[in-house]
Amino acid sequence: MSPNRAAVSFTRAAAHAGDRLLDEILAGLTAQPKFLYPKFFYDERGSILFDAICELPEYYLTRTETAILSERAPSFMRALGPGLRLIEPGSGSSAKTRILLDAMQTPASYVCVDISRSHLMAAAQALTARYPQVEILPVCADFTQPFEIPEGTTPAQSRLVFFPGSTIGNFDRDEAVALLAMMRDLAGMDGRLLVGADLRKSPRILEAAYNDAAGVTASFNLNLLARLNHEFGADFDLDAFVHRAPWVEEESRIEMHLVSTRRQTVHIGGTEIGFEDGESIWTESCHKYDRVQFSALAREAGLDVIDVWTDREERFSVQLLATI
Ligand code: AVI
Repeated sequence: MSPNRAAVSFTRAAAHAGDRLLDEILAGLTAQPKFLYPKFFYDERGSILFDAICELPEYYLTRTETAILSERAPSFMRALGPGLRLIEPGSGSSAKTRILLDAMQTPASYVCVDISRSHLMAAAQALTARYPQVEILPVCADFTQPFEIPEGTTPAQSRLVFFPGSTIGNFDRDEAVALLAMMRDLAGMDGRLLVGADLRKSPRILEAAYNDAAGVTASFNLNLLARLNHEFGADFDLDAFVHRAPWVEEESRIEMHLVSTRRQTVHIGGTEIGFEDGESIWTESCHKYDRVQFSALAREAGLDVIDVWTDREERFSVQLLATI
């Protein structure tokens, strides 16, 4: 195939991907209640804002999980031995993965999968420089859709799927079960999953984590509308929406919303979207589990919890799972 043909088909593929995203956006904005998938948060600015959230004093999740991993993961990783293929769906900046990579025995490979190409490539480049002995295999993909794992050149004796950060909590129960089942398949019969899951706790602590004093989470939420404006030609007035993130006890989750502060009409992709004063776009759910609930979730996906690592206050858990 000539370089020109390749360039043309790449452009078409990108255009089709853009059409599919616009269809998903319109389906959400014309639904009742209105919603947008949280994967749309992560454009370049969204990924940077998310990294800033992880540093916030109120956002205990990242700090706590990092401390748990630093304490427990090195001996666990060493025990897995050489020839390990580490796979991380939604790898972002791969910050916590370094704790695992530091303890991996060579030969080894790391497959990082992320939707944000610029973020993924920057992370892969930094990791290649830091871990020249590990084969780094970046995959730019939406991990909620089927994707291919590259073979690489390093033979894999065993597989570990790493899904930290409590991202599992961003999916509704059925989706979470399907996702865990997909990761079980990625790990294979003898593989393992290491999944970070935030635990149920006082609503005061939870609401503070998603309504930080510096307003970074609000900017992260509102950036979604900015992205729709510059990438999809929408005309959202960012001053006419506010961030809300209440704890909803019956559903055991924080719900993130963008609430319209007046009656208004917004245009996107040739479609008019009407908003009532106070009407919201539901942008994210952050489910919190207790140990029993999480183990029931895992079982539905054909997985057993074989170990749970937590901090002393039991704020956060790292769950080690294996095929039943
Ligand atoms: C990515 N995910 C685990 C974060 C969470 O806590 O559910 C996303 C987030 N949304 C607002 N703050 C952080």
